[in-house]
Amino acid sequence: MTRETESFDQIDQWTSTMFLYSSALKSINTKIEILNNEFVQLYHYNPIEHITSRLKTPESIVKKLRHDGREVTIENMVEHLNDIAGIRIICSFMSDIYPIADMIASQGDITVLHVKDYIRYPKANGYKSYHMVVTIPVYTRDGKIDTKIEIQIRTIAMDFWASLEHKIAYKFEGNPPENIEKELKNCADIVDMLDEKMFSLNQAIMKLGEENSREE
Ligand code: 0O2
Repeated sequence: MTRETESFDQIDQWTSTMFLYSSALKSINTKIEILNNEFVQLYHYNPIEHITSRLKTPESIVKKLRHDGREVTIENMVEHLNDIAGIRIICSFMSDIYPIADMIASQGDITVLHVKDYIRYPKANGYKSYHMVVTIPVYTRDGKIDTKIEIQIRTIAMDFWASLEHKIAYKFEGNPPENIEKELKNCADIVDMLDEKMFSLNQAIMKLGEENSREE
């Protein structure tokens, strides 16, 4: 095979691989939307504030493979990277996180490969989020291909902190000065407190609503 045909082959392989990941994202987005609508219909409550999804950029894929000491190949990317397709579910309250994770895990065609529970076990820097790596089937002409997606579930407050921390950490190439690290941890504690307060406020409001409807 000439170098040129080899390059064309690789481009084809890259395009069809990324097509799988983007199809998997479409499929999971629809699934989660349906679950959310069902929840609204049953309980008149919408646990999901919003959903974002993204495909990892080629630069980011290369960077991660190199960082992990692996050769940059499509085979390595498919086998070793879990977050080429990523979806983030932002929910209202802490109490929404595990039910949403359970709803997803109990879908017959989804297989949970692994979970990182940074809600129960936050990172030392204060990062909180629930991560699941799952596979979802994509149906192609060649048959069913189980495709990996990383799902991150967190509250609006956790997401606010994580987005800003990500930007700050990026500025310092992942190593912010100690005082900034400490301030970020303080902010994470405040975010935690806010989540707790919003949760109890919501509980109190729900209780009031129940009492009022019993009196009517
Ligand atoms: P980006 O730019 O968001 O894609 P694994 O994927 O399991 O092989 P990894 O990467 O350690 O190994 O997995 P983990 O811990 O589940 O983290 C995956 C993603 O979670 C990260 O992707 C971030 O999006 C987010 N994350 C993890 N730790 C932190 C943190 O301390 N702060 C913030 N803001 N986000 C975090 P990437 O590829 O690092 O980045």
